[in-house]
Amino acid sequence: MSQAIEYEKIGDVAVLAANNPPVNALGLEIRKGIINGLESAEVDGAKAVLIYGKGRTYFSGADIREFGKPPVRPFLPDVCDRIESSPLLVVSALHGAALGGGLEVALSSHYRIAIPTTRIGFPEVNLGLIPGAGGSQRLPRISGVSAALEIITSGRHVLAPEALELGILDEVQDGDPCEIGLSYVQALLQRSAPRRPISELPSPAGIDFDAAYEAMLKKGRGQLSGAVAVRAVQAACEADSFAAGLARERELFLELMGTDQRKGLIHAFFAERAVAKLPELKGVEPRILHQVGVVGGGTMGAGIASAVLLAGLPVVMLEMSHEAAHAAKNRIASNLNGAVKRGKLSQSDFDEILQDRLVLAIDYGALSNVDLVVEAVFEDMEVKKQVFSSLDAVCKPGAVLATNTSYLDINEIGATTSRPQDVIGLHFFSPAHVMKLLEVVVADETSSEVMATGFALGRRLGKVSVRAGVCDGFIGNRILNTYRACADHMVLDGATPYQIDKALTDFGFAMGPFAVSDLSGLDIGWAMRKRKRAEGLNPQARDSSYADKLCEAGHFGQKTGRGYYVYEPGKRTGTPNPDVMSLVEADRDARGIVARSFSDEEILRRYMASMVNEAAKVVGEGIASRPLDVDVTLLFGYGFPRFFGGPLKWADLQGLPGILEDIRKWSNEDSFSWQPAPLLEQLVSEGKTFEDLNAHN
Ligand code: 3H9
Repeated sequence: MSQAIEYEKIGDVAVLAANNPPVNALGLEIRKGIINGLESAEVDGAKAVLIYGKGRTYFSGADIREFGKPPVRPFLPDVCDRIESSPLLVVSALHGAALGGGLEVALSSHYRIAIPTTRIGFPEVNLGLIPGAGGSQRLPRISGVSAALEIITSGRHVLAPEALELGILDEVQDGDPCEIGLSYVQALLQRSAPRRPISELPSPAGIDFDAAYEAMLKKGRGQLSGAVAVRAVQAACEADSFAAGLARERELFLELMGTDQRKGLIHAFFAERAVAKLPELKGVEPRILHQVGVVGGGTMGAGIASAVLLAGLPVVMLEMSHEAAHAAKNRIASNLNGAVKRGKLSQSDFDEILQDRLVLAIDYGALSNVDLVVEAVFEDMEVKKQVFSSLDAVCKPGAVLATNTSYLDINEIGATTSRPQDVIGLHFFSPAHVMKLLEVVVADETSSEVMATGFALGRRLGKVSVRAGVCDGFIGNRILNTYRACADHMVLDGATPYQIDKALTDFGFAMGPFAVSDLSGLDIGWAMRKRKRAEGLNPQARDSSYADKLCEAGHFGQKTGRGYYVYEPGKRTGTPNPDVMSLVEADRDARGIVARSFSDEEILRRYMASMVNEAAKVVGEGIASRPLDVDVTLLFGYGFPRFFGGPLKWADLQGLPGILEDIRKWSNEDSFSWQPAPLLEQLVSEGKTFEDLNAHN
């Protein structure tokens, strides 16, 4: 008997306990163990079988690590059929998560009981797949088509009480899963409850599946799995038999298994978890955080304070005047109010946070007891240096001194203190209480304990934290500046911002780069260009003026109602600003550029090549530890379409030699600086991929 499934006969009940930590994924040993367990139960004369999971969860799904490898029998659909067709009464007791294949095992059981905190669902669409072991056929038969479609196409987790209402669970009861399972089985046996295979239920009534398919295609912005899931549910309604529906589901599942989208999404799943696994963090204990300080209560500082307060830590907010401090408090209250509206915070917690856990201050002395302080003041080196020397003077020994700078040199900031080992960058993304990404920027002197504390804070705030090294823009903004410059070059050479935005939203980005600039504020790029000009520009760099002209006229994008687009009050999408192209044309005329046409395909190739090339430099220079750190940064901070897995996964799937060939060709023709990244050249010459570097670490 396999150890992954432990077998025990208790009275008339054969108990199959899954023991495959950490999440009881349905790997080969578990699948074999279930089949063997059912056989033993039948031979042993048991009247019923109870299936449950040891440890923190029931089955969390198929073992994703097996995907892409040759499948090994028994396959999960066969295991599910075997469970359902057992002559014994089969009951599953759920706790933790019953997801994907896990829910399919539960649905193949004849009865289901769960503890109230159990989450069930079909997250396969988020991995570029659909349920592949009967889920799309069984769920609509018990919950109806609308609920099944919503659950399968959204991939959302459904809590046990809701699942009970939908008829997916039969009982919800608090307690130990084995104990509640056993007493439920005994009650069922006592009342001679019949076996209840869902496959024997009639096909559910259908809906307008073509309309649902089209709606999902649109919603997926290029991602296919949601739309394909609609076709699988359609088969539950329209196939001649349950077996024919299953066969259709399997066919669609296997088609998706072969796609790049599946590869990209599974890469994203593991990369998201791998970013926090770094050799420097092994065995290093983070410092304990009881209280956090924030310096500066503008949009960013208030957002950071809101995130910290929402995570249950008290905050001291330092501002320059009472008025500014109260304005910061109002911003925080408005952020928290949003959390109340979204059901993430109770009204009483809201009141308590504002009354007791947020302290306003205008004197640095108020920060003397905080364990970590995040500076979020104006992006100017002199201002930051003043803040850090004040922090150095008042903060207690061992306090972590963090800067939220987006670009500035953290080594230089650290050097203004007597304790550079305690100085770190914590680069939040706006709005900081919503955006998931946190760049933990490690300076030359930053201690590993302080780095571990940055990661621990990120985890506590529910962020995905990525380690970055110091350079202009760290990982994300450095790469952004390059592909943004590439887009600006294409505009001067003949493309329009609107064509570029459209090419990129067609690719899968939620917004194109010019719409993004309008959202974040054109003044940010303007300030950066001025700083770079003051530092002395590369003489070969093309310093375009059309964006400056918009700013000089007071058009900063959404916040002023006008930028690349014109926005109606309160609207977040706009129409092209008619003034922009004449500014662009004036810029072209001044430089003697004759506009040429760009195909959408060329726009995409150039934009992506510039992104991949800079990303390869960022990895090659050690600014990002691995290619996957770049992927996660772009996925969580810059709206990169998740189904491509990130820019470097996308590059691997496209083929690195073709990208390098383009870059070499353009480097001879263009004004844009196409210096091939040494790492990209090396990988191509060795016939390797970025993934090979992920595997090495
Ligand atoms: C499927 O079922 C297809 C079927 O319909 C058809 C098949 C024919 N496999 O997230 P955590 C690892 S598709 C392998 O940090 P949490 C994870 O990488 C599947 N490994 O814990 C991590 O490893 P490490 C449908 C898995 O408590 C460790 O477990 N199911 C799997 O925050 C802990 O994970 C899903 O998509 C897996 N299925 O969250 C569910 N799951 O420690 C995916 C996790 O080395 N999983 N690992 O970094 C989840 O959503 C969360 O892991 C879960 C726990 C909610 C379960």
